[in-house]
Amino acid sequence: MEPLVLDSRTRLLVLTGAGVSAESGVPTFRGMNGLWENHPVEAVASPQGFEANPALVWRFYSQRRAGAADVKPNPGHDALVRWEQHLGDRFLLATQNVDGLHTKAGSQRVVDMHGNLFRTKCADCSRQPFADATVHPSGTVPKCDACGGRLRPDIVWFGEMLDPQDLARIGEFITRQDGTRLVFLAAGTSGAVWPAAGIVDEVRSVRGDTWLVNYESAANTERFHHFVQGQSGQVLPTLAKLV
Ligand code: BV8
Ligand code: ZN
Repeated sequence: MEPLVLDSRTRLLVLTGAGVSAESGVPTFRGMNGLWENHPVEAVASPQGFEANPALVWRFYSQRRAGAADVKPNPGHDALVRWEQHLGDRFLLATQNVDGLHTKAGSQRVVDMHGNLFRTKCADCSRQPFADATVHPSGTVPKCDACGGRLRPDIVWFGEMLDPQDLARIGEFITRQDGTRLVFLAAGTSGAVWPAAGIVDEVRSVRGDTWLVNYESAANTERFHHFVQGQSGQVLPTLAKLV
């Protein structure tokens, strides 16, 4: 296995999923076989789920806010911060995680593709999303003080479009023509959720090199040139050679 060399000719796009936060004690999705309190996550984390039972959805997110409030980044997060410091604007981190741990660890060039657990917006008016760590007592739905409508977590639910600006930022990085060679590394993701799961193919279409670091084989493992099986907190700190 040739090493992952990060030098002045490398442009590195990293995609992370729930597995990267697992060693910080944040539960993964499919680890719960996608079920929460006997509800498929896709049913709770969706506009339909919110319309049907906003109090249940707030119970789901309040529990996750409470669980993620005082978790700490792990060595996998720290390794990504070192890679970014080494590569500067030739580094971009797209995360599917909503726990904010990359920012807590010191990553700056981060795209929160699926939103952020600690941000809230209004489901019924266009007020700016705002930072919010409030954990709501079970059965309550917080009200917007601008329009009286229902507040909701600022998270991209299943069936909702990702922010076009986020997708454009990732797309620009992939298609950038600056004489550097593109490398893509996905870590801690089951490759089950789109469009994140399709990034590896976008990278291959511009002949980029692709790596997967995951505890087990993912849905799209065969799309990667390299697969390193293991825990990201143990693999990432020693995987790359910074030149
Ligand atoms: C959209 C917010 C337009 C919720 C999330 C094309 C084909 C098929 C389906 C679709 C498609 N396009 C769109 C869809 C529908 C849908 C989709 O992909 N469905 C799947 C389930 C089939 N996609 C969407 O709806 C997206 N929107 O495309 O809009 C559209 C809409 C409809 C139809 C067409 C187009 C929106 C997707 C965003 C959904 N929101 N999060 C919340 O978080 O509460 S996704 C949710 O899953 C989380 O963000 C999570 O991060 C993400 C992905 O899961 P993973 O991160 O991979 O986590 P998982 O637990 O699955 O895996 C963890 C992995 O880590 C495991 O493999 C494990 O082995 C490994 N691991 C564990 N520990 C470690 C480890 N690895 C290393 N070290 C360890 N220590
Ligand atoms: Zn409102």
